[in-house]
Amino acid sequence: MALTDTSAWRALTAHRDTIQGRHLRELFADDAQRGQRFALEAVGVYFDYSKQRVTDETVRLLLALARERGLDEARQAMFAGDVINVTERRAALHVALRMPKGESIRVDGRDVVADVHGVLDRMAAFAAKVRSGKWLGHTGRPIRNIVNIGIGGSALGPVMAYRALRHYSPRELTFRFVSNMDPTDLAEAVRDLDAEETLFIVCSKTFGTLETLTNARAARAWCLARLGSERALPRHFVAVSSNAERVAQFGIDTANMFGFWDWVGGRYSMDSAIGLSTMVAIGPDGFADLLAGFHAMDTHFRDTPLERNLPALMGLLGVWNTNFLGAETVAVLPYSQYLSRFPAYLQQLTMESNGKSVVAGRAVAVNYQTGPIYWGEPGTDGQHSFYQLIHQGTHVIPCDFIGFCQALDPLGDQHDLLMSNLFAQTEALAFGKTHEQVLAEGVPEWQAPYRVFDGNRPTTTLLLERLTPHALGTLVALYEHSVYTQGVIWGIDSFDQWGVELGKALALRVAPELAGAGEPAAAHDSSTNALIRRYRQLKAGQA
Ligand code: G6Q
Repeated sequence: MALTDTSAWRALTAHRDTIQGRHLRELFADDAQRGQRFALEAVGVYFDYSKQRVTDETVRLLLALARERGLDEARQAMFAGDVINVTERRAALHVALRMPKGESIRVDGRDVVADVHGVLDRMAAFAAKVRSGKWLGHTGRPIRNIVNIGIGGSALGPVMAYRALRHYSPRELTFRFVSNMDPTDLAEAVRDLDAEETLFIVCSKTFGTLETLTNARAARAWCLARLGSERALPRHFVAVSSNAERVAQFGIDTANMFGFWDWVGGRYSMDSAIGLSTMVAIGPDGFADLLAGFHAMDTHFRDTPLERNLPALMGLLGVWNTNFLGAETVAVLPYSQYLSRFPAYLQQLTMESNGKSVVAGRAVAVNYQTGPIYWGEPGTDGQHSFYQLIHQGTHVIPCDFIGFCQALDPLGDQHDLLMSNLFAQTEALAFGKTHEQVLAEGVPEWQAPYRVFDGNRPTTTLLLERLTPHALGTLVALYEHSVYTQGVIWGIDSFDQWGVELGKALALRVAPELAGAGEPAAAHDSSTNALIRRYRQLKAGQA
């Protein structure tokens, strides 16, 4: 049945009209316990959704929608290794990557959890060697610089996790991340590094991605020029991939390769061998703690009834905001400088997963909105730029505020000041400031309209004790499962990415034309032809 024909969807559509006219001020005034009743705690995450524009009835209807759309069965199917990635005909089993030793999930008769731990053990041995200075470069000097080369799912997780957990990494090791085809990325990453002490981790699930292979070739040339011998390379290059053949073809010894499997999607892979740089940074124990955080949230998602299930509720609130309150974006606002790349990481996770418009398995177009646009920056910086629009603009922008109760780098009362900003922002967004309040502050009548805040702007606050590897794992898994929840409601495949594949193919077609002269060889549209001509002309003038 089409989503919009379900009885729960219809009931929510009717219910929306009763909510439209209600203000959060009123909802809080009517229920002194609202702040506690619309909050949950699980796996160390305090999840306050009382400042969302919902009532008990909204939540009841959203839960009914989840049941009608088969979320209970869908979450079991994910953990059973069923083919939930229907357009690529495979399982999406990232939950197996963080299962403890001894548990088991079978794919085609094979225990994949045992395979996962086989790779984790090899990663741990390697990471320990690098960290202790026992992994030596070709000239006998210990490795001190780690450069991760990869893009998309093979980059965003590693760079986000490194920044997030930098507090726990030994400062004598330098980490760099190269992803962009722009040669500047590699040039700047290696500019001040000594090749004798540098190790490249080439991450590519397919080992066929143009950007990654191009950067890896350039890195190899950089190494060769400085170390003078092909024999040096095995000490300075390792690979992470699911394609051993291509790794060998590229010239990396497969003894120095860490594998993963086709049931791990790129954007769900930061806890696979793609996390090798993370493991070197925080150590095997730290990485185990990260995986334990993921696993704790997995278990919560799998076993907890929907009404107390954090990822399910988070996903459903997103559906409510997107499909019933007309929100088109979600702002992610971590009050932690360590989480500076978390919004970028979530952009891929959410938008590559749920940026779809065809119903999975039925091949018909959806007639409702699907994944919203995710964006964000750490607070308090964002407060001095784009928050203006969130407070007083014309768009509804639901926000996720993320904060920690303990500082990793305590400095006077700065952490309290940081968190007071978080709490104050959610309060201001919910309750706003009326015309009367503005006048009572002594603002002149003529200026008051500009200084009124309507409020009634929905936010969720995620409060955690401290930013640890475990906490990061729970946060990422929370978003992963909330994305899946939404995919199930919308009936789309959250695990394919045909839109990304298109870009990979198109660039290859244009590339030879940029090198040539005269008219572009292939007949593009008049705009593209003119751009290519102009590019060649100006490029010719380069010294
Ligand atoms: C992620 C996507 C995409 C992918 C990159 C890199 O889910 O599939 O971002 O991770 O295109 O692919 P490789 O790891 O194969 O180089």
